[in-house]
Amino acid sequence: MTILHSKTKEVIINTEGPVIIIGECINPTRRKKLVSTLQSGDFDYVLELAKNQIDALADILDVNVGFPGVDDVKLLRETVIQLQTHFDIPLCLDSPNPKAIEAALKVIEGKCLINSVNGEEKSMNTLLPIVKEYGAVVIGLTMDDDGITNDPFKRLAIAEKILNRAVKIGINEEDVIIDPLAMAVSADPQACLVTLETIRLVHEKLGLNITQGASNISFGLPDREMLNIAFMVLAIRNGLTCPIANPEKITAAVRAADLVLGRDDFAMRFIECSQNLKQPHFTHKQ
Ligand code: THG
Repeated sequence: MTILHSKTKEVIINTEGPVIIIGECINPTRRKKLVSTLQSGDFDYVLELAKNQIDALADILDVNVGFPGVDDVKLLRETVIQLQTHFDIPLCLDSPNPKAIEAALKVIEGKCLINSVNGEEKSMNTLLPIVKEYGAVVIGLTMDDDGITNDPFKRLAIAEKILNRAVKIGINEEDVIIDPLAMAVSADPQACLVTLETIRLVHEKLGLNITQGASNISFGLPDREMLNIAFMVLAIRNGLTCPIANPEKITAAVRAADLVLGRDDFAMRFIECSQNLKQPHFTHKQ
């Protein structure tokens, strides 16, 4: 069980579900407007992205403002301050730059997620002490100095290596969340199967919470939403507990899967979502 919190709100990620959604939309991939507005000190757009995701029942918001030529040490910190001023929801700091992560951690209220460390020596040595110092939760990517393997057992071994290293420096086991790496199925027909098997192994052998960038698998293909939903549901069955996804497109499927898996007494969460989708906010959207 992993516990995160914002100023006053607590989010519990349980390894047996229900599934917690980390909203992916604060990310400049395909959203150039995000970088240009942030760089000119205009936070309206990022706040709109946050609100739309919260309305769509996101539990946590991923915050990625990295872009070539951007000073994300300054920008990540400023964005976090703005988000915390307007919303009470735990954040997931998404940056490959440990300096940006640390600057943002200094202003974080509560216990946040750090996205991410991987099994490379350099990554573990730099980031894990920061995770420990600020009492954060960390996502561990199952890749290391040898790159990305297609062998689920090797991905499990990397997850174990990251977990052991984290525990060794005093981080609680449950404050490590594993990312089995979801890759584009257009590039490799076996890609999703490898991820699904890694999820099953990590869930069974390590009993940790599991995340993944759920929209990654559909890059380069039509009907992405349908593909993302198919993969999401199978991954949940195998032990995925906190996907990084677009809540406006995935929450309904996630809540349906939880209900089918017996994790939603009296279908309360499913019905909440279904009613939510009928709100004017959604019917006016594309
Ligand atoms: N693992 C971890 N963190 C991650 C990823 C991961 N962070 C980044 C990424 N992968 C997850 N985030 C995104 C964000 C946006 C998209 C995909 C993954 C995306 N966006 C739409 C597009 O490009 O078409 C934009 C429009 C929309 O919202 O539909 O696909 O794997 N730990």
